[in-house]
This record gives sequence, structure tokens and C-alpha cells, in this order.
Amino acid sequence: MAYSSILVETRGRVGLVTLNRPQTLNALNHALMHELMDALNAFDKDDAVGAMVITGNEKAFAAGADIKEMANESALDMTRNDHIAVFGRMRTIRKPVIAAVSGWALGGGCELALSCDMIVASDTAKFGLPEVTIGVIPGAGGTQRLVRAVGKSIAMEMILNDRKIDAQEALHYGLVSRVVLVSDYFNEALKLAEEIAARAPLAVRAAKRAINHSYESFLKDGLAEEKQIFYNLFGTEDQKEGMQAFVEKRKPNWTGK
Ligand code: CO8
Repeated sequence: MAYSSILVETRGRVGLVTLNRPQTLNALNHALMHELMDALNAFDKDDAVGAMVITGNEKAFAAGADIKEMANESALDMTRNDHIAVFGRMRTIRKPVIAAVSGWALGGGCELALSCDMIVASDTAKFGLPEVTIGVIPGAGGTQRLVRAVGKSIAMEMILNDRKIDAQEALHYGLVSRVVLVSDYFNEALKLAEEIAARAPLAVRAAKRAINHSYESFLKDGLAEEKQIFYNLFGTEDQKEGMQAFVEKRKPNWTGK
């Protein structure tokens, strides 16, 4: 598969995917998500690869799902096309995946980082789930994974009131495992991946599976519920208004319909 929205390479035993739509702050459109999952699946099957890193650029890991692509979708379109299913494939990757995050990790971008096994952040990273500002909710695991990562109260503020947290706060709450200078975050993530990739492959995969078993108990039901609520919101006027306002660079006028 030829890729247009990501860059893929191996560094030693580490498989590296760089999200590459810088003009949209790496907004996650459907094509990018399919390419990403294709690349991760290929690394997962490759015995020469022991761990993976997903990164963006200094300004943005990813600023969310591509709002322009989904703004005019109906609730029926969303349910029928089920674009979020591709996010779900992150859960099937057996080898460790590290997110190297700098700049914005918002909405689906934050959810993608949360779907990785560890997050290494630059000191300029900012995490947020701003979906209510465009009339929807996080749909790719945010309401489920963030609450486990930072606790209910902070998750409520972030999801209900667009509170964004910086890298130091994210470290404090346990959302990320390390914060380093923006000049070093990528090498730090790569070094961590290289260390893990040099360990006993079967034991590493088994450990990831066991940890996820604990982490994911009850997660499946929650993910299904979140996804359906997200799709249903595409039947509201507020979703149309919220996304249209983003596209037109103006404030939304909420009617609660
Ligand atoms: N989608 C589409 N385009 C985007 C997105 C996005 N999420 N984010 C930024 N862009 C585009 C902008 O429209 C702009 O394009 P243009 O130059 O053509 O006008 C370009 O990227 C640069 O962005 P800004 O000019 O806005 O840059 P600023 O530095 O002023 O602001 C922000 C940066 C604060 C990150 C701002 O761009 C922003 O608020 N972005 C949207 C963030 C957001 O709301 N994210 C959530 C999206 S919804 C979601 O992720 C749901 C996930 C559920 C899964 C769905 C699967 C289908």
C-alpha cells in the first residue's frame, strides 16, 4: 500500500510511523487512519520489529478527527460507515506502541495517543478533548480511557468544559510517562522503544496483554456506548452548527436542538 498521509520507516528494531498532514495539524481523516492501521499491522507481523512509535511534528501530534470531512454527515451515515471501527483496531496490535507527542493532541488525536501503550511528551504538548465545542463528544475512546488515565473529576472538566492540560499536568495525573524538552522528545520515545524491543519478545507481548486485560475490563461496553452516542449526535442541529462554525471560523450559536 502506498501511503500519502503518513511516513513509515524502521530504526533498528523499532517501527516508526509519522503522521504527515501538517497543513491540517495532522487532522485524522479516514485515509490517514486506514494507512496508520495498515502500517502498524505490518509492523506487528514483522519479526524484525519489537516495538513501534507513532509521532507527528513539533506543532501537532494530531488536532483531532478531520472536522471538514465529517461536518455534513448524518447520524445514519455515521452509524452505517462506522469510521471509528478503524480506531478500534489499535486494540488488536500485540507489540508495544509508544506515542511521541509534541504540540496539540486534541480530540481524536488525544484519543489516538490514549490508545497507545505509553505516551512520551515534549514540554510543549497540550492534551484536550474539545468535542463539545463543536457539538459532539469524544467518540474514539476518550470518555472511557481519559477517565482511567486522569481520574473522573479532571476528565469531566476536560470533556465537559474544554479544559486543556499541558505536559507537566499530564505527567502529574499519569496520562504520560515522561516529559522531556521538545528537542529531545522524539529521541526519548525512540530510545524507550529500542529498549523494549531488545527484551524477550514473547514476554513483552504477554505482559502487554495481561496489563490490557486489567485496564480493559468493562472498557468494551463503554466504547460501544460512547461510539453510538457520538454517531447519534450527528442527528442534532448543534452538531451541524458546531462543525460549520469551525469551518467558517466563527463562534457557534447553540439552539439545543
Ligand atoms: N479538522 C480539520 N481541519 C483542522 C483541524 C481538524 N480537527 N484542526 C485544525 N485544522 C486545520 C484548520 O482548519 C486550518 O486549516 P486552514 O489553514 O485551511 O484554515 C489548519 O488546520 C491550521 O489550524 P488553525 O488555523 O486553526 O491553527 P491554530 O494554531 O489557530 O489553532 C487549534 C490550533 C487550537 C488546534 C485549532 O486548529 C483547533 O481548535 N482545531 C480543532 C480541534 C478540535 O476540535 N478537535 C476535535 C475534532 S472532533 C474529534 O476529534 C472526534 C473524534 C472521534 C472520532 C471520529 C472518527 C470519524
